[in-house]
Amino acid sequence: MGTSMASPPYDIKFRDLVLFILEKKMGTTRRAFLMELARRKGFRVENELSDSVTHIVAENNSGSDVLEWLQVQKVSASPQLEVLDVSWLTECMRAGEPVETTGKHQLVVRGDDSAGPSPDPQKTAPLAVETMSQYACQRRTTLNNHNRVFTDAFEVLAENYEFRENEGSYLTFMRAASVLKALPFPILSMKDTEGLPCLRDKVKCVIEEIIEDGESSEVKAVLNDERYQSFKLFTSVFGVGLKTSEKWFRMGFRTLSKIKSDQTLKFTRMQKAGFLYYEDLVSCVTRAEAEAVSVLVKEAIWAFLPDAVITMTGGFRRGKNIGHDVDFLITSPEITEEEEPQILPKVINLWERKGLLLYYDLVESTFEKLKLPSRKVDALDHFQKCFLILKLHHQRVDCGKSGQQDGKSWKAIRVDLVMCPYERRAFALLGWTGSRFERDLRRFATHERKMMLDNHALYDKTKRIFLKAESEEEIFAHLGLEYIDPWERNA
Ligand code: DCT
Ligand code: MG
Repeated sequence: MGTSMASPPYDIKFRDLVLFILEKKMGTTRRAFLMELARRKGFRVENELSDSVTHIVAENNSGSDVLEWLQVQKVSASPQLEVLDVSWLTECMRAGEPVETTGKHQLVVRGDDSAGPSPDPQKTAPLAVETMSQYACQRRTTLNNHNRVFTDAFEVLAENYEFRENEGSYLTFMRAASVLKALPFPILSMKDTEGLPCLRDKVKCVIEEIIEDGESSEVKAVLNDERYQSFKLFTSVFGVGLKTSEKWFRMGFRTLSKIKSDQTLKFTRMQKAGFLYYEDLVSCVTRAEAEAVSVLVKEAIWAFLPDAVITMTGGFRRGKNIGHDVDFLITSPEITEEEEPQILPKVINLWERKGLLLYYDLVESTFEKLKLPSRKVDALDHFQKCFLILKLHHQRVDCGKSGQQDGKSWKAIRVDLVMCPYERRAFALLGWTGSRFERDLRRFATHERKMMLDNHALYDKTKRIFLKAESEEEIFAHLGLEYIDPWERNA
């Protein structure tokens, strides 16, 4: 997904201008980024140079460079043609409309064949940087990550801080990873990081070391750290969190087999299931498996609620091809308040009878219509939901026997089902589509709009009213944000 997809057609707002962006010395990635950005802002941008082009935009080219290039093209450029430095486009993007072209932008002075001044490097700082918001909800983050070497390193460090319950440093590295994932080009030198938001000094040190040595000594040390390795292993068991890991680590455990065979330890129902289906659950869910689960879920829900609207959410809705579970949001326009809580128990019962239910935990709704949205970014929602482990038979999966090695004809899959009232579906969908993105949306609502957003509602504190929404688009509009598609929310 992402860059391999054709761009959606954007409305052209400024019909008098036809732009062409020169790739020479700019590079394909950055050119594609600038073209997409300008189109999104309502500019007409051509893929190819043609007679109709009115403005050529170049970067790191002198006027004579561009004129030379133009001579080679078999296109008769009009004498009205503007040859401009990228700083002009930067200003237009900031203004949201075409700004006047003045001498400082013009690489070639109109009606004059002599080359203009070379672009001032001060004015040609990368545009991506100038327009990158500190909020993930104002960035488009596809799965096409150009900076994986850095973001992988940050994620290891963040996880280690999480294991040590250092929330501040955890957030520092998670935010930094999120910013670099949205960057449309790879960082090659420290200069590329100038002006980027959320890059603290300790983050920059890691970037610098990776640029220079190809790896970070800090990351290497963490990966070899006994506590990190143990926590990573223990938390990979369904039902094991930081508290349990801490306990086991202090007791001296380092392997799962020692833990499983220990007679003194007590396990929760969740942890027992976690150990029982460990191999299946650690091997991620593929998209084919998720689609097969989707069929299973729809069959069961529709048997009791034929008008149910069932949406696969979570990472798969964001275009990911693997996940640790499969998440579904269920709602219905007709269901009554009395019927609503009965559907999930009926479905669980059906799967139980069919022998497909390996584990379940049903959490009843504590949803109240007039409750204000939560201030906590990480607060759980109040809808009825169930956390399941389902038995997925290999023959139900499209691409054959995925993961079948041991003669077992099925795979255990983690599935979450959430039931929400119909009028809350947009908020629930936004929340359950998730990633960092959604947490930053809540942060943005609080700090920039004096509003409160969570998985249930949006509340305007100034006007003291709940803002209704039928779709995710309407929520973005209430917040005064450009709409960001699910596959651009991989922050
Ligand atoms: N979520 C939420 N409230 C909860 C639990 C989850 O709003 N009580 C949101 C956050 C992300 C989304 O739902 C799905 O959660 P996960 O499955 O944990 O994340 P994911 O993005 O689907 O990642 P993965 O691919 O690992 O499943
Ligand atoms: Mg998920």
